[in-house]
Amino acid sequence: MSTYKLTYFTFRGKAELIRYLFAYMNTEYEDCKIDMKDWPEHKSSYPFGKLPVLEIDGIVYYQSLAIGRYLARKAGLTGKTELDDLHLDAILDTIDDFVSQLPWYTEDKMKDYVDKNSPAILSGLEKELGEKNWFAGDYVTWADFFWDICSDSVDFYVPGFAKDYPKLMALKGKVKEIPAIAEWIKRRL
Ligand SMILES: N[C@@H](CCC(=O)N[C@@H](CS)C(=O)NCC(=O)O)C(=O)O
Repeated sequence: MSTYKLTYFTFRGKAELIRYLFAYMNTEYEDCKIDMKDWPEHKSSYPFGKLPVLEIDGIVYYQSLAIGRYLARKAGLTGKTELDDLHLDAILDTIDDFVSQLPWYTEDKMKDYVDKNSPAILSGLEKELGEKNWFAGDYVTWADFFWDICSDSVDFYVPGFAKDYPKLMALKGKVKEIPAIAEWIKRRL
C-alpha cells in the first residue's frame, strides 16, 4: 500500500479537494501544514515554489487538479467514458478559472469581483446541471466535490453568493450528505 503525505498551508484552500478524496476513499495520509510566516524559508524546496504537493511513496507530485484527477480515478469518481471526463474536466476548469482569478484576502475587492463575475459562471453551471442530480448525470464525481469546496471558500467572503441558484445549492447539500464527506466535515478544523 502506498504512503501519502500532503503538504499545504494552515487553511483549506487548494488542498481541500485532496482531503475530500482521501476521506471518500477512507485512505490514511499525513496532513502536513506550513504556517504562512514560515513559508519564505520553505518555498524554494517545493516545485515552482507552490503548494499543495502530495508525496506518494516519497516522490513529490504537484498541481492540485492533477493530484485530484489521479486520486479521483482511484476513488472511482471520474467519468464513465472519455467524453464524460472531457465534460467534467471542462466544468472543473471553469470553476478553477473563476476561483483562481478572485482577489483573495482583500474583502472589499472580493465582494465587487464576485458580484460582477459570478452571475455568468453560476448561471452557466446551473444550466450544466439542468435536471440532473450531479454534473455527470446520475452518478457523483470529483467535479461535484470541487464545486462544493470552491463555493464554500467564496461563500466565506461573500455569504450567500450562490443562493439564487437552487440546483447548485442542492448539489452542495448532496455532496455534504455523502457519509464519508459528512464525517470529514465534522472532524476537520
Ligand atoms: N495551480 C496550482 C496553484 C498553486 C498555488 O498557487 N498555490 C498557492 C496557495 S493556494 C501558493 O503556493 N502560494 C504561495 C506562493 O506562491 O508563494 C495548484 O492548483 O496547485
